[in-house]
Amino acid sequence: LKTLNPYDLFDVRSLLSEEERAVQDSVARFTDERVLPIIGDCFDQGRFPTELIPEIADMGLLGCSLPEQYGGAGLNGVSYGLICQELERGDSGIRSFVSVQSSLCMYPIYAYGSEEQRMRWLPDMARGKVIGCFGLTEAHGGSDPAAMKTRAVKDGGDWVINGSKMWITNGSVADIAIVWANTDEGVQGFVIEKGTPGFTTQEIKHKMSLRASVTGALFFDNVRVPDANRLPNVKGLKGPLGCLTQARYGITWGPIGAAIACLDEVLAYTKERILFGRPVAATQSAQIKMADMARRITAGQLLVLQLGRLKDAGVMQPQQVSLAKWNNCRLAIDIARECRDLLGGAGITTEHGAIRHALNLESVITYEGTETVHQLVIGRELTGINAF
Ligand code: TGC
Ligand code: FAD
Repeated sequence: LKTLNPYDLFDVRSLLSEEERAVQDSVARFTDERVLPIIGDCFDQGRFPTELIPEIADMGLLGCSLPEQYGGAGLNGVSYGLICQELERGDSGIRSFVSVQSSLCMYPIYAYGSEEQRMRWLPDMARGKVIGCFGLTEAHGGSDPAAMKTRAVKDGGDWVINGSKMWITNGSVADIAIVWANTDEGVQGFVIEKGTPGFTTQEIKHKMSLRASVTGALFFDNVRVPDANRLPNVKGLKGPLGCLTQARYGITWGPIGAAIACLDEVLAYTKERILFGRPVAATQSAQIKMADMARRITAGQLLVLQLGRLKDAGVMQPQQVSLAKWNNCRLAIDIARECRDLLGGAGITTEHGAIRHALNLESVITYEGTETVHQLVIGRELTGINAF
């Protein structure tokens, strides 16, 4: 019998192109050499490793799918997915940073912005010189963005924005915020620059999850921006929801990386850990648990590869993204928790990654649509009845 790769039992990698494999390898190396040695401490300290931004940018990971004229690398969806998977094998916070910059900030400027706006912001964002955040969620209920209270009112050639946003990744450190606000013509997106009078931010402290990522609140008190800062080519909730489809797609891949990191850790640990005269890995119950992890990871890998192929063929539907986001966040958080258990007491510190991944995944299963939201999207697809 041929020995299989425990993290790729169905040889999904053989289905990747040479370019896709090269992308995966280079990001894997970055995670191994640059992220893993520091990330436990970053999590402990509640610090996002900003020192990695130049390398992330140099590798072309910011806006990697955009055309080269805007600083992108023109990579396909599968490559973007593999980038997310390898980054999240390090930490969900690093993947979050890239998701937000690429899918939630660069994508809307590219997809809904004017040519002038694209040239003004995208190349600097790809270089990591301008960091973005995406403000959709408000404190009174993120699952229901249609209930948005933030409002933009036209005043001559300007817009005046009032309201607030909550739980915003990079919120208190970003140079620009893509802010979604209600207007007389429906929801519209505005680019609000740091330092604009009336625009303030506050970092959210005391997080037990995504500690190696900055999360903040945004406040708008009569913030005045010129019409040149409004994204002209979309109106209505489909604007922000379209960005979410892009970011959620990346998140369908990312948690597989976290799950692989946890399985890798317990495979090594249970072989070394001798209890009752034999390695824990030699017990039937530990083997069943780890086999079941590999089963779920394998299914998740095949799911996202097909999703990526649909995306690259231009036919991916948001409901398919919902199913994959639900499936892969669920498998990853369950695996991270089970791995924490197999590590025993050693599993409760950040010396091992499982508890860090499990805690991070509490955010990942919540943001970009909670598990319930995605279940209800599939329920609506099956029944034709909207239960929201
Ligand atoms: P509905 O009001 O019927 O639709 C409005 C319009 O939007 C279109 N649409 C979509 N377009 C693209 N992608 C999607 N996923 C879309 N879903 C809907 C729809 O066709 C319609 O277009 P039009 O032309 O008819 O106007 O909206 P709905 O009933 O489908 O939505 C309900 C629901 C609950 C699914 C939606 O509100 C929702 O997804 N809620 C969850 C909100 C959410 O995910 N927020 C995330 C905030 S960002 C974030 O968490 C970043 S974390 C970043 C990190 O650190 O990685
Ligand atoms: P709520 O919407 O209040 O949900 C509370 C509970 O109700 C959940 O369990 C939910 O599943 C459940 N629920 C909702 N609807 C139904 C229903 N119809 N039936 C039954 N149960 C239901 N947002 C941004 O805009 N930009 C960001 O960059 C960003 N980054 C984030 C980073 C972190 C670390 C976190 C934790 C969140 C971030 N978010 C961001 C916000 C995130 O998208 C929201 O937390 C999420 O959409 C859920 O909204 P909520 O927290 O208000 O929960």
